[in-house]
Amino acid sequence: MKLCSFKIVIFCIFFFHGYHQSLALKHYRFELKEAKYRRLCSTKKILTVNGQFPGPTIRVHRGDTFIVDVINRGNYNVTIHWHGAPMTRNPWNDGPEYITQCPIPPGGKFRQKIILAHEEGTLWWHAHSNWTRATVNGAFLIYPRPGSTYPFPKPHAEVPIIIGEWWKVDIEVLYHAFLGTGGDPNVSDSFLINGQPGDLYPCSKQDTFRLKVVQGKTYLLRIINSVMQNMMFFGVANHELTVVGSDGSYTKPFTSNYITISPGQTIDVLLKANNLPNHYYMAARVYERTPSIPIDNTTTTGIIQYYGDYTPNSPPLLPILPATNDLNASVNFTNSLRSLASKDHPVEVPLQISRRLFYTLSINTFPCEVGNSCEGPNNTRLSASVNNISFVNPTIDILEGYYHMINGQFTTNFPDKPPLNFNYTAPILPLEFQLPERGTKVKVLDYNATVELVFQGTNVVAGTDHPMHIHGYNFYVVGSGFGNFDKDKDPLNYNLLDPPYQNTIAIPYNGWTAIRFTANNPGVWFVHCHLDRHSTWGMNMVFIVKNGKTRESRMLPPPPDMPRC
Ligand SMILES: *[C@@H]1O[C@H](CO)[C@@H](O)[C@H](O)[C@H]1NC(C)=O
Ligand SMILES: *[C@@H]1O[C@H](CO)[C@@H](O)[C@H](O)[C@H]1NC(C)=O
Ligand SMILES: *[C@@H]1O[C@H](CO)[C@@H](O)[C@H](O)[C@H]1NC(C)=O
Ligand SMILES: *[C@@H]1O[C@H](CO)[C@@H](O)[C@H](O)[C@H]1NC(C)=O
Ligand SMILES: *[C@@H]1O[C@H](CO)[C@@H](O)[C@H](O)[C@H]1NC(C)=O
Ligand SMILES: *[C@@H]1O[C@H](CO)[C@@H](O)[C@H](O)[C@H]1NC(C)=O
Ligand SMILES: *[C@@H]1O[C@H](CO)[C@@H](O)[C@H](O)[C@H]1NC(C)=O
Ligand SMILES: *[C@@H]1O[C@H](CO)[C@@H](O)[C@H](O)[C@H]1NC(C)=O
Ligand SMILES: *[C@@H]1O[C@H](CO)[C@@H](O)[C@H](O)[C@H]1NC(C)=O
Ligand SMILES: *[C@@H]1O[C@H](CO)[C@@H](O)[C@H](O)[C@H]1NC(C)=O
Ligand SMILES: [Cu+2]
Repeated sequence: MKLCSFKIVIFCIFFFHGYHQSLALKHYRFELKEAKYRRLCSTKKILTVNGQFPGPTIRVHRGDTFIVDVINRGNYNVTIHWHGAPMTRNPWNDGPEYITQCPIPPGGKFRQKIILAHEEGTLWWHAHSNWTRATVNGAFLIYPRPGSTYPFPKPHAEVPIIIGEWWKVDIEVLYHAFLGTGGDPNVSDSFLINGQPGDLYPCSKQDTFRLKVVQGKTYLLRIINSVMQNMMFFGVANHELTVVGSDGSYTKPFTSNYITISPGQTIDVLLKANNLPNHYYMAARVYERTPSIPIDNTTTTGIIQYYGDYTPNSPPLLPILPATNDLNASVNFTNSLRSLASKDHPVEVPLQISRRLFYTLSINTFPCEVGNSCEGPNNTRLSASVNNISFVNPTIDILEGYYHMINGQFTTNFPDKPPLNFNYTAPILPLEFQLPERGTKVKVLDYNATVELVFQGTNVVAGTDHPMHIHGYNFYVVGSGFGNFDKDKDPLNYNLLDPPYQNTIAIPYNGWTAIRFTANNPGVWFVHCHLDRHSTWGMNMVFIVKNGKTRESRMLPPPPDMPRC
């Protein structure tokens, strides 16, 4: 029997080659569906992946490629984003709706191929469609290549710690009410550790995450902030934390009694169970410098329980966390992060810069619609911008518009600096600065451009910290400070030796942060504040990185099953 005739032999080779490759790849199935969860004395239906909350943990190795079949059996449009995976040459599978894909409608499906590069450590995945990520998220752990090891002694056990946020109302109801009022969204009813609020809330004693530890052993906590609207402080009573990684990259170890963690960020810490056998709380609560911003000031807890025969403290001891508005404590932690910068984990920060960008981050206001009343200051609708442009979603995704040269979806005139040069962080600013421009503008970068981008917080309407996230890239955080960036003085203090390599970085309250990266990943890449209210208000922009001249520096073709708008 002739399986392959000469004419179709080439086809057969391709077919079997492709078939074997896809057989060898790890497959995951993500079924979006509603599930009932009881928290804080009431039950509600939430959107989940596979009925799990938090969703399934993905465990892969450095450099792996894997497939995820996303099947939408829920009632909402969704997309899935692989936060911190650069998706090299493959923006098609990155996930942000209306940026790189149209959403997967109820009843639809989409096969995503995740191609990893140098990430090693903790990342996470989450929905990237309106606010569905509140319940659609999970840990994404990347182990060293088989045969290699961590740059620290192997821990006795590893534990993902996902800090989350819970509202008693449906997240869609919250979101639509938020769009309706024009003000801040209602604050949440609790925070969560691994989906559970802990026992400081009503009816929540049974919903408390517990970690049993053996005295003398060391545990790797892979901490992920999946909170929607806040940066968080986290700590463990009577235990120091040794930070060893962040955002899928190793750091120089340092110890601290607490960590500051932004939404989108991950922090890996070693916890040595070296205390007296007892029960100890781990706890997280909000960091927010700005008093006018409403916050959920509750504390979520989990319990570290030593094995052994003893009568535990009841209640367990709480960690002492910095005060909610302690800007110095927040910044001091973030500024302590350093890349490992070892032979195996080198630093490749660009030293010659070909594109210098300066982006202001502002809270803004629009006039309220005639006949309506709005909850923003002076009956306005709150908004937000980058370089005074409040981002508006296009009607088809930017990637499709770019790839197929469909005009009218976006313009390429995103400015390299803000339109006005003013004292960005002065306590009182003219009211007319509050009004931004609306637009869908992108910044086009040449392949291999070496970029320095300074994010400058402003005090327009109100200063606050902005955890900025860039898709498609990790970046080196070379400097940061309070007040206005000084282009002559501040670069003299840059850290070009061991800057941390992040995908999300908190720009301090009325301060600035400078980052550097080489634009060697062609595609369409979303840049946004990871506080969901700010992103929804328009604190977003998009980079288009052009193809290079070689085959290896060009975007891959689109997958056949891209969802349509
Ligand atoms: C998502 O947000 C848009 C407006 O921002 C709204 O029109 C749409 O209904 C929302 N989708 C869902 C599923 O709520
Ligand atoms: C927000 O809070 C206000 C005041 O407590 C309440 O009246 C309103 O129903 C809440 N909205 C939502 C969507 O939960
Ligand atoms: C939290 O906020 C509520 C309402 O603003 C207030 O009554 C309460 O005292 C605050 N709790 C703490 C621990 O700050
Ligand atoms: C915060 O740090 C700044 C500069 O490092 C210092 O001037 C200020 O006194 C500190 N504030 C507090 C409350 O510690
Ligand atoms: C953080 O604060 C400690 C104690 O005040 C200080 O020794 C350290 O230098 C600070 N670190 C940074 C990065 O500011
Ligand atoms: C509200 O408007 C009044 C009059 O224009 C102005 O004096 C005041 O500063 C405004 N308040 C805010 C919070 O914008
Ligand atoms: C900006 O405003 C601050 C606070 O009022 C002030 O200390 C600083 O000198 C001002 N900077 C410039 C360049 O005017
Ligand atoms: C932002 O743009 C609006 C509309 O073009 C303009 O009126 C305003 O002055 C600008 N504000 C700043 C701070 O650049
Ligand atoms: C990009 O830059 C790297 C490092 O300088 C160089 O090796 C590579 O050839 C460049 N690639 C392209 C396509 O220009
Ligand atoms: C879902 O996405 C489609 C395609 O973009 C859009 O037409 C529709 O309005 C969206 N539905 C909701 C509820 O957002
Ligand atoms: Cu923000």
